Amino acid sequence: MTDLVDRLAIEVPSWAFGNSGTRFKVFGSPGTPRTVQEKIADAAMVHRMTGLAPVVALHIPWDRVEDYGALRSYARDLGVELGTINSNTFQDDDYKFGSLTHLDPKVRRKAIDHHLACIEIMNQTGSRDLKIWLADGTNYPGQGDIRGRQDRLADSLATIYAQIGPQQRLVLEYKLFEPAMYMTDVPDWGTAYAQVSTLGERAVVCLDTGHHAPGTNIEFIVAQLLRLGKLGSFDFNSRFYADDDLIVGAADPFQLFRILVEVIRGGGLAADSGLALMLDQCHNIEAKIPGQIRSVLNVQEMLARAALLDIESLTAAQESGDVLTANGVFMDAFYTDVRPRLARWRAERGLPEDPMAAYAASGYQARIEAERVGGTQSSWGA
Ligand code: AOS
Ligand code: ZN
Ligand code: ZN
Repeated sequence: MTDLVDRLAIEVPSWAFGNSGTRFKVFGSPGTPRTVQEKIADAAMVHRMTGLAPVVALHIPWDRVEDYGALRSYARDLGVELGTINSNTFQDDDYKFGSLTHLDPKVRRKAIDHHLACIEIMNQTGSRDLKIWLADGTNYPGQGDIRGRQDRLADSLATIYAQIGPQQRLVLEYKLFEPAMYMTDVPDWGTAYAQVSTLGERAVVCLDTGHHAPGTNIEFIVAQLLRLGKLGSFDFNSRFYADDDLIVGAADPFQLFRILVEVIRGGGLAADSGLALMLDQCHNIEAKIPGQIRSVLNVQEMLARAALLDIESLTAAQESGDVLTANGVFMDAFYTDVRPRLARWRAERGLPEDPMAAYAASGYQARIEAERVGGTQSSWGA
């Protein structure tokens, strides 16, 4: 168990530390970061409390700064690295009818150029991954030509991919619906896989756990994409109804366990796997830093349980057609309480045994609430 838990490194999203909300209301909260640097400082605090979050993902242009080299040094001084660069082609009037799929070559060019600018940033931050999530799609049958949109998407992605460096990757995220209601241009893993496969080896798929229809067997998709060598990253979160972006493992810890079983089975934690385990969450009403601490602990807890799976007994039961024993072995691992072991794991590494309590006692929250007056609302609600 310890060996696998030792390998766990989770990337936290910068946007989880800003104020966030729904289309109905964005609630402000004291201590909210006003700058990218303050978001990184909060992320570093999550790492300091847990030892699990050494990387921070950025979103461009939300996290735009003059000097990314300096931002990288700033992050390193706080003990974290800059990670995935997430592009944003969903908050500009020009993209009303699409970005990389748009009929107008000028708009497509603008969206492509944004991604090339993101690659420039990656060169300065040392980031490996350019993650593309598109809001492109249509609201009504007949509104757009499905095939034409796929062709334009393929062209645009190929232009971007041509600029991806030898150590970099293009990661394409899929989403069933929203903001487009009838059809999104990258709705599922099959489409994402088809698009990235034609690009080349350094183009892979991002699986956001909140982006599927209810009842989808997500661990199957994990198994398949890992089998094909095309699972590049996760955006972890929880959903009850739609793209809820709730704390990972909150809605369905058993699903998270099943996903992590497949991650281990598929070699996703091997040193050379390249799989990025990222959170993509927005804390609308809960406190943000403890929300991220709880999130990374949830992943660690379910990973530790998955690591306890007795593969030998499971394989024996599977091979002898013993359905109930196989399922029993699987459930035994899931039902094992690993919290005391993980508290020991932390103590042995000089980390707080109880990170939530340690954060509450740290005084950090009171300090940022006093210092940061006029924190920014997230770009989502803007
Ligand atoms: C949107 O639904 C996606 O999950 C993206 O990953 C998005 O860029 C991210 O949620 C930023 O808030
Ligand atoms: Zn996502
Ligand atoms: Zn999402």
